[in-house]
Amino acid sequence: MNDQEEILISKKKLRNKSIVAFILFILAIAAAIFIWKWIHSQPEIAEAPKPLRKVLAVNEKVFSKAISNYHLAKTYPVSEAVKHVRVNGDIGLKSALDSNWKLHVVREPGDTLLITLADIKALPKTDLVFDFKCIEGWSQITHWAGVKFSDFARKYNLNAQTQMNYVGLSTPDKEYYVGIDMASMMHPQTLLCYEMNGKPLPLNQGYPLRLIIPVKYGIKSIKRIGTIFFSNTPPPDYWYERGYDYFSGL
Ligand SMILES: Nc1nc2c(c(=O)[nH]1)N[C@H]1C(S)=C(S)[C@@H](COP(=O)(O)O)O[C@H]1N2
Ligand SMILES: [Mo]
Repeated sequence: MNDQEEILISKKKLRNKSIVAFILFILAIAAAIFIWKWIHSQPEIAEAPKPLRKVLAVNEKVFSKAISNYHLAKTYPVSEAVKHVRVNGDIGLKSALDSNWKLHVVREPGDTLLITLADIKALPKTDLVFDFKCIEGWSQITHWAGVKFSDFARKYNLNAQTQMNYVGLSTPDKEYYVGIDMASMMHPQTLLCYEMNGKPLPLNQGYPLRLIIPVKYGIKSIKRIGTIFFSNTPPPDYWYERGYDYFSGL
């Protein structure tokens, strides 16, 4: 084989290689278009095609497991809880409390459950002693008791509601309000709380019912809950509107 022939052969090889590469390129594009069309031809679940929704569901499972099972806030013996619990923030507590207070749980617009404090106290009670952290920089080991929100949701058949992404809570006068992601709300240490240091909550600490949510900074532990509702989009949040982080997680 002379030089001339060698050059001819390698040119031919190169040309064949280019053709193969080009065909593979076309096939890859065709496959991408096919997969795209297939995904979009699938039935939709909650506004996402089923295959994508499946991926989201797996993500959700991984993260809700990570949040609810592996990230428990540290707890303390009752003896370590302070006797004089600091009072911080009175937004939504300035008007007189309606003596006929009931918790409003909006199952869906136009369908609201009215629940008395006695009803809530009849549910299984959970005590919790943890280090309560305010975003202003102080913290205190404090002792609370109430019903786990997850127990409450189960007892009141809020299954469809707890499939949604967020819970919104507000004071009866709507002056203070928070939005909480569902995984944090269903966390086993999140309480609808009616006791502090073994006694009914003082008025300035949220009597008759407040939230205690140890996976968040104190801003999310709303005092004097009036209404609870459910939403797939983030509910309004008092401190978020004033520049704080929406999730304020710990
Ligand atoms: N209704 C209402 N809830 C509230 C507040 C508030 O101003 N109004 N302040 C929040 C903040 S910033 C903190 S740190 C805690 C303080 O709870 P404590 O007063 O029982 O210590 O309540 C939270 N819940
Ligand atoms: Mo706070």
